[in-house]
Amino acid sequence: MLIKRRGDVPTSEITDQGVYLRRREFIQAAGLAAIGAAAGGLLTAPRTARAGEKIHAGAMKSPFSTAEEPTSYKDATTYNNYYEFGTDKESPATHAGKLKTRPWTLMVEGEVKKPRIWGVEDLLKKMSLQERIYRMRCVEGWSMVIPWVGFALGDLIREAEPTGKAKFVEFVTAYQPDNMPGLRIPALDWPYVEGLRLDEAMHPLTILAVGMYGEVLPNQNGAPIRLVVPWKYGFKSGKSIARIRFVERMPQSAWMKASPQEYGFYSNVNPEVDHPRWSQANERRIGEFLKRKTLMFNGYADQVASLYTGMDLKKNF
Ligand SMILES: Nc1nc2c(c(=O)[nH]1)N[C@H]1C(S)=C(S)[C@@H](COP(=O)(O)O)O[C@H]1N2
Ligand SMILES: [Mo]
Repeated sequence: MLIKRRGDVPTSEITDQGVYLRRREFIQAAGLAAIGAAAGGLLTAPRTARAGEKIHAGAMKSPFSTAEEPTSYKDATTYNNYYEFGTDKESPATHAGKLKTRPWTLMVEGEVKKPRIWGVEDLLKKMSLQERIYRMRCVEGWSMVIPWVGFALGDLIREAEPTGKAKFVEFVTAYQPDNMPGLRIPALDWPYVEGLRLDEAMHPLTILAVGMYGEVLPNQNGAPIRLVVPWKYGFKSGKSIARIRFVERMPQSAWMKASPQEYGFYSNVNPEVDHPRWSQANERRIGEFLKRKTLMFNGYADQVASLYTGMDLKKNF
């Protein structure tokens, strides 16, 4: 495996000018916020973060980030898949305002020694946030580059201490019938459920994102907390996660239930394995005109290929 750990990164990469400036901005912003809070008497009752607010954790630059140009914020927040708010790309931005994102709890349960119901604010205090600029590839053939703000899912898993029986992780997302017009359409078996093998979930590339573009995650992108697995098709990255359950057997994802011949458990980006109805060889990067070639594991093969050694990736699609 070719994984650069934080300790291996030369100091110059961590404290380059941009990061330095952003860190200074952060400190200034934090100072201003403290003054504002004191003036408003808010010190004892901190406000919960809202979409659009700065969330940048002080600009730890992740060695896992791509140097590619991020997709425009507008495209990333208006061209979405979030079926709970409708099946076309514009619906999430139109309707996701109704999603209730606080108070929010994240239940960690199942085959763990320390099950826990986390309040999302407590979780953010505990975990160290990073910016991770990732390529994202949707199964439908488009891709984006998103600067996420999040933390390694592995850090949360280590807190929970999985038992020897834990082989898979199931992710159950928000189910809010009053706020999600898409739930009336039986497109999927709600709530939206996804799953990973434990080692995939523990992989340092797998994160829980709470922000993007340095700001709190907009609802349509999965507020307040979403999974991000950059070497898999976008649908594996479940939005608005409510429960993380450790299990012995492979979970059935919502997409596997809906169409098992089209959507397998692994769903690794693979230009050599076509979707039954279309090729996966190319993709359109949103904002670009010409298509580009899709890369094995979405370009993350050096980091993740060893997770699948000896597996037939045509069978385990
Ligand atoms: N809960 C939930 N999560 C979801 C989806 C969804 O419909 N519901 N769509 C998935 C799909 S198909 C994709 S491509 C990505 C899109 O993420 P984005 O809109 O932030 O780009 O979210 C994934 N996560
Ligand atoms: Mo997707």
